[in-house]
Amino acid sequence: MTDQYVNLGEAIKKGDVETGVSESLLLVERGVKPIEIFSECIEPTLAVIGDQFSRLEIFLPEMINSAEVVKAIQNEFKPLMEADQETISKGKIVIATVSGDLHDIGKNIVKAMLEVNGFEVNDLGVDVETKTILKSARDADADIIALSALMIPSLPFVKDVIDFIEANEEARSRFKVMVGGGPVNREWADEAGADGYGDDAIEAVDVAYRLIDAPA
Ligand code: B12
Repeated sequence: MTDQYVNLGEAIKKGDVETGVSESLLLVERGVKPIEIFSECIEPTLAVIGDQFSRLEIFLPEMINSAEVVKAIQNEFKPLMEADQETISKGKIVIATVSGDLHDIGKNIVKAMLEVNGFEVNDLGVDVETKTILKSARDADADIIALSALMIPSLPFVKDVIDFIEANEEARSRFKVMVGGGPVNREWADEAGADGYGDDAIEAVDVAYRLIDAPA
């Protein structure tokens, strides 16, 4: 992580919302793109926090405080990213964090990047059941269902959506499924039968273009 991100990283670790927001806005003023701030500072900082949590060096309240800083930054960045948005729809995407999983920081970045790149995104939120995801995809006439999972126990719920689509001819012919999030990797996605996997929000956009066969 470069020096320009030290203060922001510290603010996230300390759970200091005010400094976190002001530091990230300062970076934007200096010309750093919100997506770069996420990939170069916020994501690696959260990875360190997650590791500290799993080693019992910090506990849930600290992890919650750090997440609060990041959520506040996401709120500040929302209008900035919306201003960049393309107006012609490249395709419709329904996105959700699967059942039992409340993590949405990564999903929200993926959503914002897809929107900036011209996709219409219907965000179903977190802890969304398979049947709700399928119903919403049908109602929205979606091209792609995008699933996020951050915990190992969430993986069967991702697989559940894929299996349902596999078993249902009408759904199979209508929807492509792309997956991502911490415990998901390319190998797991292939084995589970997903149509696409993205390691980060930038790759999510490439995968979405590929799945709907749209020119980038
Ligand atoms: C912040 C955080 C929280 C916050 C969540 C706040 C929120 N609104 O999201 C809070 C504090 C609430 C929380 C709670 C819990 N958490 Co938590 N959390 C994290 C932490 C530190 C960071 C996650 C994050 O936001 N990363 C940053 C984002 C940007 O990265 P990302 O989500 O991976 O997303 C990127 C890519 O994966 C990809 N992507 C993501 N989704 C998608 C979707 C598609 C379609 C595509 C293509 C790509 C894609 O693009 C994104 C952008 O680049 C992780 C540690 C870690 N290493 O991930 C633990 C972690 C995920 N949490 C964990 C745990 C255990 C919990 C709790 C069970 C703790 C507890 N005892 O209560 C609860 C679970 C609550 C629940 N039922 O979900 C574990 C999961 C362990 C496991 N592997 O199963 C982790 C890994 C920590 C650890 N090392 O132990 N957590």
